[in-house]
Amino acid sequence: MSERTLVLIKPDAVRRGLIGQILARYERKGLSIVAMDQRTIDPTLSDAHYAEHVEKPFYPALREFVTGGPLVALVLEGDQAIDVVRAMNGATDGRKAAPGTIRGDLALSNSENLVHASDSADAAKRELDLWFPGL
Ligand code: FUP
Repeated sequence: MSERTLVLIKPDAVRRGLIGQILARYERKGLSIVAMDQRTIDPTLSDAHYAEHVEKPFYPALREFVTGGPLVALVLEGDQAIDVVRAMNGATDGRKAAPGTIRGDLALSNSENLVHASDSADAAKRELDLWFPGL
């Protein structure tokens, strides 16, 4: 069943010049890019996006990081896109993520881990409304 998911190519990936490499992986897989926008977000959007994490000890550093430079927000579409993209991204901690995944191949950090993707249908709906209202 075709689904849409919200993906962020985070500021560390933009800084490292990895936008093209990451996008190429999603395209090669057969996912469609429905929308794409480079932007620098403010703390309000960070707090809303990471609502489940705002009280956690790591959140102040995460907010600093995610608002600290441009990121690329995109909407990807395809068969079971939510689970497919999560699998392609790999485990949260780049040091533990499996080789072959984006984080496993390109990240060595638990915080600066290059990409975000919605983790469920409910999260995808919420995040798509937040980042691309009216799409
Ligand atoms: P994920 O869904 O894989 O992006 O991971 P989580 O929702 O668990 O965490 C969201 C983001 O918080 C991660 F991408 C990185 C950051 N994070 C930390 O900085 N430290 C932690 O201990 C856990 C997560």
